[in-house]
Amino acid sequence: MCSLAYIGFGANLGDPEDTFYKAMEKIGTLKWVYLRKVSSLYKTEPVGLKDNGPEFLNAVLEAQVEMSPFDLIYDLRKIERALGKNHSHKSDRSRKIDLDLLLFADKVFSSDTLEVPHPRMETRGFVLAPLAEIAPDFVHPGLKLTIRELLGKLGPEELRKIRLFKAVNKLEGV
Ligand code: PH2
Ligand code: MG
Ligand code: MG
Repeated sequence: MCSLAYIGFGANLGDPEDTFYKAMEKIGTLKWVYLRKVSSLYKTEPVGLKDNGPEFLNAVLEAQVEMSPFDLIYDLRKIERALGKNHSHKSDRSRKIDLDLLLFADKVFSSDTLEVPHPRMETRGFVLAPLAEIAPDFVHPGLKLTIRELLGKLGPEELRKIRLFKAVNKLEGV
């Protein structure tokens, strides 16, 4: 079965742009994953960090996948480790790479290891702005609102935290 998945990228340590292209390349070479779209790259103010880290680079990828969400997140976590994320990583710390499974078709579930759609994505400009570029009409299956509608609900203070860094109109390097 083929499912549409959206994968969020975030990084604020090392060389985030280089890491992004490496991650995209690795995701593109996964056997049952077909990269379809990539958003522009955004520079974004850190949200909820406890370590005063630098700004993030954020982007979103669209992929057609022929595997379960659990197999996909397993592979994404392997790529995170290969690109410098260590096991003791916490979500409120700066990081070299973060790959999040934001949406997986119309699936809504929560397990010990994975929650889909990604929790709190609807409150975050750094997720919704890039996602709205490539999937404005995709319906968040839990909230029953499109990504465009969710982005429209964000307040100006959330939108002020994000700025376009590099417009990407096509898949580069895959
Ligand atoms: N990721 C977090 C916490 N805060 N802030 C920005 N701007 N971008 C992120 O990707 C991000 C964050 C947890 O994963
Ligand atoms: Mg994250
Ligand atoms: Mg994560």
